[in-house]
Amino acid sequence: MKALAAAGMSLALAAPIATAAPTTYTLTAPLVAQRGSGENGSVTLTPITAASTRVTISVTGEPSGASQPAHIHVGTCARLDPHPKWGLNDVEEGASVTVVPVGIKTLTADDYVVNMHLSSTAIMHYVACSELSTAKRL
Ligand SMILES: [Cu+2]
Repeated sequence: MKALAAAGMSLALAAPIATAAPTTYTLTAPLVAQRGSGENGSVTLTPITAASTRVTISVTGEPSGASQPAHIHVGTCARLDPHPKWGLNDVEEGASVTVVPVGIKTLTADDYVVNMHLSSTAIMHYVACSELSTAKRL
């Protein structure tokens, strides 16, 4: 009887692991205002596959009616390659969601940033930046 009870218990413990759905999680990094823009928020990363990631920008303080370009660049907020590595959808009404063709592990292991620009005609004017290596589970 003891052996059966023990076997039953180990099956009960093993079952949830065997049937568990693929792990989903998100990592979030702060998005910090630059040049006095007052635009602060977060960038949330969600793995879609090993080689694709959903990038969600959420920001407060964006000027009403603005459509602000955003990209992933190589580098840090203090020093980045001005040529975008991956484009993101423009931030409108404080939000942008894009799936990019790169895995979350790469995005957070190397020096990548998400930056936001004032407008398509003032692309060199950066208004906010987020270093993806700082992304954490909340
Ligand atoms: Cu950019």
